[in-house]
Amino acid sequence: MKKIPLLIIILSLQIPFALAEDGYRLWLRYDCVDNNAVLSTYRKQIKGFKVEGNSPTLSLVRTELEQGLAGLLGINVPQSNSVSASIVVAGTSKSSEINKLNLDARLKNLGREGFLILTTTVKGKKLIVITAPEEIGVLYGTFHFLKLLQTHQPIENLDIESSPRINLRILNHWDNLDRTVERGYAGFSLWDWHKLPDYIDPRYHDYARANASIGINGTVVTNVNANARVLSSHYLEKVAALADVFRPYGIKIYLTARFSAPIELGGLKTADPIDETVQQWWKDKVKEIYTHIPDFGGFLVKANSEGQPGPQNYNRNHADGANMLADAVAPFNGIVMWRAFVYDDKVPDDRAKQAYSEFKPLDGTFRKNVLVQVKNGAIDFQPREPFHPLFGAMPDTPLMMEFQLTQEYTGFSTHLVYLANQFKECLDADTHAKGAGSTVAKVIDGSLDNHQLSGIAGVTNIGNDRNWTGHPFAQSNWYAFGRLAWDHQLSAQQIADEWIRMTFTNNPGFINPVKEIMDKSWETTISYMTPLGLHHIMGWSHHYGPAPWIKDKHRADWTSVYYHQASKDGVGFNRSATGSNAIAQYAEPVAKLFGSRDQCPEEFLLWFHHAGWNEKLKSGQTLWEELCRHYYGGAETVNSFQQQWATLEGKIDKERFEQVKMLLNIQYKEAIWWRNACVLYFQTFSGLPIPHGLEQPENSLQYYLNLEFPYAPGIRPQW
Ligand code: BDP
Repeated sequence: MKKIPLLIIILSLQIPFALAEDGYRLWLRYDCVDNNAVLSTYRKQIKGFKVEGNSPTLSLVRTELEQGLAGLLGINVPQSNSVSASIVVAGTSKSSEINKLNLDARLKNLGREGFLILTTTVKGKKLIVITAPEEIGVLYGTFHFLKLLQTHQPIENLDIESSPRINLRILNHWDNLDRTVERGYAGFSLWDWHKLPDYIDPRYHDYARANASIGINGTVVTNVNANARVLSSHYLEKVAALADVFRPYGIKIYLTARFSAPIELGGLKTADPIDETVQQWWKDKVKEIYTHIPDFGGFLVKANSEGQPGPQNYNRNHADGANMLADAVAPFNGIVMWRAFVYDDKVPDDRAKQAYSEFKPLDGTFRKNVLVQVKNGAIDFQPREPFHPLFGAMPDTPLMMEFQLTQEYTGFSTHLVYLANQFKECLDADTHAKGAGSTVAKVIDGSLDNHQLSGIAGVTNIGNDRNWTGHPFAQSNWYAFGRLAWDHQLSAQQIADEWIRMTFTNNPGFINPVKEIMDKSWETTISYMTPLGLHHIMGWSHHYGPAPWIKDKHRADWTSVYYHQASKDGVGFNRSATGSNAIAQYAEPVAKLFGSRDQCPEEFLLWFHHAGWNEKLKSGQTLWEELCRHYYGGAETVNSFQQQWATLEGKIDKERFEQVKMLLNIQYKEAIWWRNACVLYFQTFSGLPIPHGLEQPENSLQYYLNLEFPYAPGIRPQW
């Protein structure tokens, strides 16, 4: 007798049953809809499904529908051979059933990756159609449709058109070939280079599927601090095996290119981009890559920054370097993402100005297949930064956004920090480059300056931890990045809502308080780490915990005192016209706003101004009092998160409930640590008492100064 898998038996018997919830399934859990009214409506509306075609991508569509519908509806939803009433039909217009519907006019406008979901009636039969110009759109549409069921949305009269606003939606892995992950807090790298190409970890599929479910269409699998070896033939075979897995999910693979690879791998004497032998070396290398990976995406390059080699080693500029690589990949439709995160050993008057100073003059000199990849802010993924002045300043060059999902500066994987609010603040910021409404989002989606090429990158927080991201809530940052990359007009709250429903439950008694925690979490972390525009005062090198006292390192801009400039008279980096004048890199009226001590938004006060301890802020309190209030208030809010979370026991699985509870305990402890260390340290300058009513720190400043963390995770091995 044929054995029937246990899961199917359980599903068909509808025995209430729960696997231990370890977070592996992310937001794609597909558990049976737990609302009887909704469930019975869905069961009436969906009697079967039909996917025509057997290509790799359409096969994924079929599996997703099969598993998704069976799981969500809790019954076996059969595949139909013919079109009968109440079925879901998925396919491109090449599918004969869909072709009959004459949807070409609508499909035409959707672009290569868009999709259409429609309720329609064919010969009196009501159907749900998921269709798209290309197969990948059908897969995206399928995930979207299943999301409607996961979040209990009505599916009676569907008419949904959706297309991504940004073309390249890419994850950046800072993964090393030895499987350590720079700034990674969720275990080791997913890529098991030693066993590749012959051993394909099933997790590669799960990774690609999760990304496809949120529309991510590219991945850079290696660290920006690059190792040339990944470009060797030996490794390219391994990369090709990953590319083969990712392809049906619509995900292209990219590699980081070490600029000195011609020397290290090719044995050349130079990597000068103007040297013909160097150019030829890259052309040959690229040709080789494309024989392994015919749809290879291209290169991401960190050059002349933090010790990485680059064109400036040969007195060439960034465009010379980028263009050489761009010429090599152009015949294959490849692209180059050239990072603007640059600063060299000659410490300038203000590191915040360096990227703009180096790149702005190069606007218009890059090849058509080059994007300049700019971090959201001018320093380095700080908890909060004003938008990078390069956005809006290089109209003739497509600029790509780089966000950091891994929480290098926001509590690693032990702090609950929902970063969508941070992403949104940056995307919605108005550069005024072409008058009011010239938002950062419009710069990067290409609409402000009419660029066809557009891109957004997220430095991932993914590792081989069972739940992928370490903290269960860190999954939301991966999710939110994908959703915003697809549609930057979504709100952070909307994204949190759907993520909570899919990841945990549709129970409003859980959704509402958790949404509130998520919504407050970023601002709260800023308060207990770097309020009022403070920045880069984290632990030396590993960036774990507070260390505003770091000084006397071999370069000034790797110290905390350089950034906060605290003294007896006050605190903050004067970037106004009387200081480094970094504000002049912004267009008017932004420059004026940031440059004015009185008008500067207080969240950026100490970013742009050196303010006196006793100066009055908008609240009527002095700067010192306000700083203390932020540190204390931030820590207290974490305490309120703990209390709120405790009330949610029983509303979700025990496993994740307990994990989050323990992590919130850590977060609270660390928030107190941040608070105490910073307040005590800054007090040595202000000489002022901790405001009345706030408890005294339990330890001395010396206690905090003595703490050491040589094994903090995510550290750069070479540092
Ligand atoms: C910094 C990280 C460092 C990265 C660098 C980068 O501390 O590990 O290499 O960014 O983006 O935030 O290149």
